[in-house]
Amino acid sequence: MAIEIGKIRNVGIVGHGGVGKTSLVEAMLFAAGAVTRLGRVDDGSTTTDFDPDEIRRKISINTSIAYCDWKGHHINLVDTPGYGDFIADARAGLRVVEAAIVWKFATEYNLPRAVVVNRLDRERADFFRTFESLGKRLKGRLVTLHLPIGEESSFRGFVDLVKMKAVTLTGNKPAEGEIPAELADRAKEYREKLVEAAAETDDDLLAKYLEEGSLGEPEMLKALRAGIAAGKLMPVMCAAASKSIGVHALLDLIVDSLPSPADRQEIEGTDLKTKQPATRTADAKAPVTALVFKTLSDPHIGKLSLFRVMTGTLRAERMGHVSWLQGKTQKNVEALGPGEIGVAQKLKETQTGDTLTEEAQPFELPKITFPEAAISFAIQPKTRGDEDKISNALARIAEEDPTVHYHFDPETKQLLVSGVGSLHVEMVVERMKRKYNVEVNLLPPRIPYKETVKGRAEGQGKYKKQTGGRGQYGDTWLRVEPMPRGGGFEFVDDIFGGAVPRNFIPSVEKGVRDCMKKGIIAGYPVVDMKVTLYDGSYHDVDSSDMAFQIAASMGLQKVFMDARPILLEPIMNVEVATPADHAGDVIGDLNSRRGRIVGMEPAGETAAVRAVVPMSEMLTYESSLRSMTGGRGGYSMEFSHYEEVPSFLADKVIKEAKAEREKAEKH
Ligand SMILES: Nc1nc2c(ncn2[C@@H]2O[C@H](COP(=O)(O)OP(=O)(O)OP(=O)(O)O)[C@@H](O)[C@H]2O)c(=O)[nH]1
Ligand SMILES: [Mg+2]
Repeated sequence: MAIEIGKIRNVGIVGHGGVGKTSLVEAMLFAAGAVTRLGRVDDGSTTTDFDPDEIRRKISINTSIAYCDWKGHHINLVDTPGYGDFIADARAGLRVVEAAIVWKFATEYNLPRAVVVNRLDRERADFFRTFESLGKRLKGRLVTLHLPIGEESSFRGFVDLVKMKAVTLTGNKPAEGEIPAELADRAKEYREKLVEAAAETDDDLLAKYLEEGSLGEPEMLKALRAGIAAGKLMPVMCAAASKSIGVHALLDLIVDSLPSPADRQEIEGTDLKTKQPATRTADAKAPVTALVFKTLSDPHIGKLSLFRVMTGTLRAERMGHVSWLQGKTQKNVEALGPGEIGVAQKLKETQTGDTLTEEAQPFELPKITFPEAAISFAIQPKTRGDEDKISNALARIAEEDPTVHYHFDPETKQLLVSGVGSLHVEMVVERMKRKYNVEVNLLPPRIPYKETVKGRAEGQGKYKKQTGGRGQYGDTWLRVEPMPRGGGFEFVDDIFGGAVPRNFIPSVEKGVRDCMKKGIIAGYPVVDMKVTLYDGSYHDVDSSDMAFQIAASMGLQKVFMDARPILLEPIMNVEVATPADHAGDVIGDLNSRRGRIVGMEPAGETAAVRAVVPMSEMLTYESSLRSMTGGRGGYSMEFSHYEEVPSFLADKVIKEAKAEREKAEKH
């Protein structure tokens, strides 16, 4: 039997990298008896960080699902990764929940939220300072339900401001007691704030509060539930996940005060028959619609599609089987009803973001939007002949992760893999090795430089060969001139009186084009240049198509060098989101990368810095930004235009290109 919709809670756990989300999920599972021992991130034993890469790096990379039963409710916990490189997964995970538990907060997720201030047992943890700074940003919507008892290593529990009791752990179970005397005044003060905030959610409650001066516990809970669902209230709680403090209270809050899938009756999407926007109700008897929010592929298990049922009931008999997910462990169930999260195997054609629907009544849920790939690296097989294995592995990985892209660049003859950040691309390489048994080297991406000229020059290119029988003869006079950026290439035939016969003029143009494609100073394509053929000579017998091609190419190489050749480099539009107190560092760093700041918008605690920066300077940006901002900054970038490479750097690029060419010739 599927679970009754009102008894389901789907909760996303969101927050910056390393704040303790996975630990919090584990502690809740343990408190609810869903796991028999409390796993730890530090020894790789948690339920939701089960991927070998996660265990080794001690961070979450994938969104994963776990569930527990609490007071007759089925709670799905969606543990999302905090690091910016894996934001795609976090976003996808938030598509299938009704509420989010956040440490600090992410305003972009427009979901009812509760905030947990975790790791209160750590040195310099300061609940009140965190609360104040959150409060400034949220303008009165934030209310604390708890006050911490003890601090740093002596943090041991909290005052529950709804019940006005102290809660501390005895063994692994919370026990209620009297509020410690030294906290009594503060507790009264914060209780007052909580009651006022609760009363303000509802006119009747406000009237009652004004009349009686207080509110009872059931009324407070009801007001909380309504206030949270409407986004008017955001409750704050205390926790130390690794000591199981605060997790029972959080489970209670999830059940008592967070919305269930039943609170979102109308599911929006597109009716595929009429191609019109339409809605369906989250009813067990409605036709099935389910959103696939994640795909996992494993050489041993095969393909897994994680989905959330939005409407209707998905029965095991239709799908082979369907299961709940406890981290990596599947538990087969008979059916999944609206609001439930589950997994199905071997849906060959299904991809992340797809809707599972019924053929007779097709309906499509809105797609999941993913961030653009921002960085590309070239990869090279460690063993020759592995090319096929590599493209097969990449195809499978890209299927799992829609933010991974790859393509062969004919200009640089390299296989390029793009991702959200460098950590992300490194993970792709590790996954190729571990799952698909193919090893590659990650090369720094070859920057797509281009060559052009700044000046005008002209001269002769002559090819003459007399070897026995028929000889070779071609003679061209060429002029080169710069064109504006983005102008491309123009070939002008300025021959009068047949100095070069008509039928050989296309040969000259071909010689010029081939030479430009190969590059002249450093092997990069030549652009933004006009080439004029203005004179030449020919031989009745020895002139040929080939001879004129070679002559033109020789001529161009010479004339190009006289026309002040330069290198052009791609310039990127970069946008960085950083905590405001790190904006100065971010700007200084961008300047040191030859960047030009073009704008800065402070938005409360985060600032958006916009800059144009050469692509070659951005290759290591991800990790620098991460360390500069303690993992809290993010950035995006896209190609803008080409600009001249400063000469001291151009010399270096030219030297490297030469060395590479010599190496290639030796092979
Ligand atoms: N002292 C203390 N350490 C904690 C607590 N919660 C988590 N940690 C530690 O903080 C580190 C990060 O914890 P995780 O649970 O992996 O954090 P996360 O938010 O899931 O990290 P990502 O998924 O990578 O973003 C680990 O070393 C945990 O042991 C806590 O309440 N107290
Ligand atoms: Mg985690």
